Amino acid sequence: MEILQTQVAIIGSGPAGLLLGQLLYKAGIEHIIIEQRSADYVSARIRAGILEQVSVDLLEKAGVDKQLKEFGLPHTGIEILTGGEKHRIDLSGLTQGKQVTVYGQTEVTKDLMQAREEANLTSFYEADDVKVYGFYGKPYISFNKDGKFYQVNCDFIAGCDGYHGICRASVPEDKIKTFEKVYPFGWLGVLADVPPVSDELIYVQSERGFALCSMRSEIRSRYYLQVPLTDKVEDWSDERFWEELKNRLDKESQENLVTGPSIEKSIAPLRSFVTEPMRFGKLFLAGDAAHIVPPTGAKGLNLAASDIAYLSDALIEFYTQNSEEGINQYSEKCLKRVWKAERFSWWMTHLLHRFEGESEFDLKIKQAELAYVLGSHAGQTTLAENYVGLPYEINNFQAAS
Ligand code: FAS
Ligand code: PHB
Repeated sequence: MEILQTQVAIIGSGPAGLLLGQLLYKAGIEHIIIEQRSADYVSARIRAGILEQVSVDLLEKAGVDKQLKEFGLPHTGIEILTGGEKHRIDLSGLTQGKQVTVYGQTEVTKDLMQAREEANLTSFYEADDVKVYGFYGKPYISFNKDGKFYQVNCDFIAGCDGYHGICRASVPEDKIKTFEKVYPFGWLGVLADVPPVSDELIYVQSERGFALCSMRSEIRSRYYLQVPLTDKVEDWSDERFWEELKNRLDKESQENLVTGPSIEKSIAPLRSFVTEPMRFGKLFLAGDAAHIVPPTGAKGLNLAASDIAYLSDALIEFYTQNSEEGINQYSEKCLKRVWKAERFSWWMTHLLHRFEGESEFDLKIKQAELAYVLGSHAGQTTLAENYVGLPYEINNFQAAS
């Protein structure tokens, strides 16, 4: 058995855990990351693709924005295709110049892992049987690695272990409340080394179901189709995927679409999920460990970033100013932004997807709502300001520095 001592123990080496580790390292705060999967597995995961400006700023503050600045694609608008017609939402024009950046979560993860390696920081990958203890008193973690038992004594535990992690599951039932909505469909996603169908993302509302045309670069595209939850990836050959995508597109996009072999194909379920509170004594939940959004609003990764902005500020304030103000405000601050992103993601999902069994009246109302949003400056502004990302609440500590 080996006993280790650190200030902050981080469970999970996804974007939330890695970004927290990087920000704590920059502030000289000791920490360890404990991850159940291998480093190769973590760095190969394909997920989100859109970064809000505040997320880009945070990655810059963490000192990991070199590749992002070189290869990230700034986007000032998105298109919404409905009734065979495309409508551009001028994100920048409607939000005093804000934009989003197309840069894959896979790349963000690799950039953070590389920075961690260069700084020679401690991560335990392929850790088994990770357990958290004493977070209402003297917190510690235990895990096995290569047949050796470890105990990590710490001041705080950051639960960055995702939706299926153990941290949220370790909280006594009477101390936690969760809210959930499961959607009756999934997203079939394809990654292919073909040029994108358009310079900007196209969100498609069609009678056949939702589709999304996204990208990772000028030569790598990411596409999604709404599919029934009963569908399996093996039901979808590349040919069938491209055919169905074309059926949901307008004529111009059908002509511009470049197809090719998929290099990744998967079906992700959609849910809205929130944990309240997000702090339990010395245990803090952040990212997917605390909340999940349907990817329609491109918020999942960005919410993980805002949680980490608040948590890193709070921990740095504690260690440098001996103040617990940020720590005590953490949960309330995160949840204010989380619920607004949950609402926006639910709204975009409701507006753009077909729900089995929706009445003709429901459909008419949905069409009218979309027509109003697309035809109104106020309607487009509400979509744009949520899509580019609502501002962080300035931390008293931040304001002081
Ligand atoms: P993550 O789930 O990324 O990371 C958690 C880490 O904890 C993982 O590495 C896991 O192995 C580890 N872990 C779990 N249990 C553990 C244990 N017991 N001990 C130690 N480690 C443990 N968001 C978007 O914005 N757009 C998208 O298109 C999009 N697509 C997605 C597709 C899929 C299939 C999924 C699952 C999510 C998608 N998301 C998308 C959301 C996604 O990007 C998340 O918001 C993002 O990964 C959140 O990062 P983390 O909170 O770090 O959680
Ligand atoms: C992606 O490129 O993976 C992506 C983009 C926008 C979304 C969801 C996913 O809303």
